[in-house]
Amino acid sequence: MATPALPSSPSQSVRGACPHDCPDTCALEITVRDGRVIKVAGAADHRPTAGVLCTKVAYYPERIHHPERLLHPLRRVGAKGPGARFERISWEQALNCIAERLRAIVATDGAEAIVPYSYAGNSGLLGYGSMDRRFFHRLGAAQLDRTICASAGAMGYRATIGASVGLDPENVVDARLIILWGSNSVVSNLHFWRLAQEAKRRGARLIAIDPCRTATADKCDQHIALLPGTDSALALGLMHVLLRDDLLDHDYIARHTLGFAALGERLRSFPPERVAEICGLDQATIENLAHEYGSTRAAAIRTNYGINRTAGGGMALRTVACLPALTGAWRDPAGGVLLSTSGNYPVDTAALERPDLMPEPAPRTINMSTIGHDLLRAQPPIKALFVYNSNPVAVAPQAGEVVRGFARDDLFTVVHDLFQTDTADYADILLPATSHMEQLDIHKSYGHLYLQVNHPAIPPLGEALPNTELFRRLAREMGFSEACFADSDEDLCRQAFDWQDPRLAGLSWEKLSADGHARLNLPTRHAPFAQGGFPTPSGKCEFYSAMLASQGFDPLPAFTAPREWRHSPLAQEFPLALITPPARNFLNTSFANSARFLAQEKSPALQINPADAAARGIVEGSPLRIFNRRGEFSARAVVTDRVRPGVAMASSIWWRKLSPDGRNCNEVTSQALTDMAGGATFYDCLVEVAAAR
Ligand SMILES: Nc1nc2c(c(=O)[nH]1)N[C@H]1C(S)=C(S)[C@@H](COP(=O)(O)OP(=O)(O)OC[C@H]3O[C@@H](n4cnc5c(=O)[nH]c(N)nc54)[C@H](O)[C@@H]3O)O[C@H]1N2
Ligand SMILES: Nc1nc2c(c(=O)[nH]1)N[C@H]1C(S)=C(S)[C@@H](COP(=O)(O)OP(=O)(O)OC[C@H]3O[C@@H](n4cnc5c(=O)[nH]c(N)nc54)[C@H](O)[C@@H]3O)O[C@H]1N2
Ligand code: SF4
Ligand SMILES: [Mo]
Repeated sequence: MATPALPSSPSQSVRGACPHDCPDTCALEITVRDGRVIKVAGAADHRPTAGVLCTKVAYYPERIHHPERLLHPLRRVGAKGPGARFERISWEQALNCIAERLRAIVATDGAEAIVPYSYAGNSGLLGYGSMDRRFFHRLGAAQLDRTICASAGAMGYRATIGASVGLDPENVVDARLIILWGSNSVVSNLHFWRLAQEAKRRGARLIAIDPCRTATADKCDQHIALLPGTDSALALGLMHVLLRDDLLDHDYIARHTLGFAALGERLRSFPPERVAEICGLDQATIENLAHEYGSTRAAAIRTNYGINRTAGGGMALRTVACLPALTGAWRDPAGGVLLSTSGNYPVDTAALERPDLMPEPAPRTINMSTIGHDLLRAQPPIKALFVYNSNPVAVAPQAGEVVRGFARDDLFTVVHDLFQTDTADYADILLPATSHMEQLDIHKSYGHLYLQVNHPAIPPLGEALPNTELFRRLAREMGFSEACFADSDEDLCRQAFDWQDPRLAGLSWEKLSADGHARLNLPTRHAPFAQGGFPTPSGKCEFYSAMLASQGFDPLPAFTAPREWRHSPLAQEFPLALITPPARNFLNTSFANSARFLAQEKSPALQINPADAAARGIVEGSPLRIFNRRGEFSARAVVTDRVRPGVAMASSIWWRKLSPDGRNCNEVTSQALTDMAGGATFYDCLVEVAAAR
């Protein structure tokens, strides 16, 4: 798009925070001239960012000023679905229409027939969940269980460690061994990778545990390509060897762990020869890894959500998280394990979301990972869906059902987004959202220990509104008179944290807002659990979890096989285990409508091993059908030993309507849920692949 020549005026720099669902939560320096964002750089004075951004956000002006940004409220004219056409309406008309429809549904079906659907498209505390939650609580709408990404792993990890806390990632520069366990850092946790590389320069060994030879695995000293969904077995095998060969820190175990004897009993059934069979690895690989891990005190495990997307995802994180307490790695500031840092922040969720506004008894809960199923079959039926911060038609599993659900003529759908996504094509009313550069927000992180304020850099484009203002206006339209609906964004920022908490000592909203970012008041170069003090019920690292037992789970670490397991009868028909992790240039489906990044990713591709390709007459570049009983999608073949035989990989998440066949990989993924916390099982998916035609 040609930019009209603007009178030159001085540019201004504004401090922001990256709002994407990425552990790195970078601090941004945004340069603005004449109301346009002209440059986005990483803040040099924010330690985790260190002046560096990923490519996606480095080109952010293209996203902010994308010619296809939604700028006005729209009403659909004609059919739902791809190719949907819309006409412009005023905000007044839009709010009026929505309020009228919601009121009518409340009157005929009850408020529980209305379902909010949101995730972390905006991860700021205001953008993610504040005024929106208040609105739906007050309305009495169904609650949404936000399980699509991390719920299983978070629960499993919590069973062992007590909360989403762990080693301070800044300390890994001093590690001697770093295990990247189900974490493609180069792609999805770039700033951790910087620290890991620094450690490598200082002599650390890096090991990737991943079914695929990823960009990260390429740069590690060793790559262990286990079969998807077998991580808990591998961890149990490692523990077996640690115990058998007495590579244990007995003092640490005695003082700071619970259930060691019971764990020992359990480990008997995981000798390395059995584990090798389950994981598809050599026994020597397991023995060697156990010895290396057991003889290195400063051993960091950076695990991530990649291992929580199979049936046993909760148990996988629980089991991996046991390792450092056996060897005493927690004694070293650079030792231990990290899944997420988010549990370190004293967020006042109740103040932001006001669950007290909900009616009694609490409304039903809909699991976002089974939205396809629930749109078609929930009882009582879902009559209205309000989507924001998410693109479920493209990202939710078993897309065939999702699409049929969204296509229901009797479903009233509102979508609030920056772009006309696959989901927006099904909206009755489509509302324009601001980008975070057009709004105020406050941020925690799940990959570092800093708080940040995101200041608006430019005014809202067109008539776009932030999530907070949308729900503030909608509350007014619905006649909700509680004072909390009048809170300004700055009020919400002040309410977001418990500023009296010692972790925020020395901080206030005013100071944070002026400085832009600050580290939590936690000691540096510190080993958080060197003296135990885990945030579990017992205060110890729990090999035995009474919490899990009370909820009907195995209280001990265990191996839960994938649901679509290669030894199951299903594998006769669908022999390949498909995983669909993030593409480097997309962030879920965000950025996947950018010409620049589409050019980088070329077209949907499937990595398949030469042996599997040869058996099917597939050659490099062959157009492929990837299918199972749930559906099929197309991709071009990339024949490569980067995936092992029996495993295939399609990097994600493409927009359906921008893919050659109008579909994407979620056609074949399953709505089955994880062992714990109702998580999605995207990487538990057997398929067959054939050359198209
Ligand atoms: N560039 C980019 N960055 C992103 C995202 C993105 O889409 N693009 N998404 C963001 C979001 S929402 C999230 S949740 C995180 C996701 O990032 P991560 O939490 O790291 O999770 P994944 O990328 O799903 O998987 C990480 C790695 O695990 C591997 N893997 C798959 N199955 C298994 C398994 O069973 N065992 C083991 N050991 N490894 C397995 C995958 O091949 C992948 O390389 O990244 C965030 N950052
Ligand atoms: N096959 C497969 N499927 C997956 C995954 C996978 O690895 N493989 N990963 C899963 C994971 S980990 C996750 S987290 C989910 C992510 O799925 P989603 O949460 O749906 O993430 P995005 O696709 O990035 O969609 C976010 C949407 O929010 C919009 N948005 C951004 N900011 C705002 C705002 O301030 N207000 C409003 N109203 N909208 C905004 C963006 O434009 C975008 O359209 O996908 C899951 N789906
Ligand atoms: S690395 Fe993650 S947090 Fe940093 S700019 Fe990129 S998407 Fe945002
Ligand atoms: Mo995610």
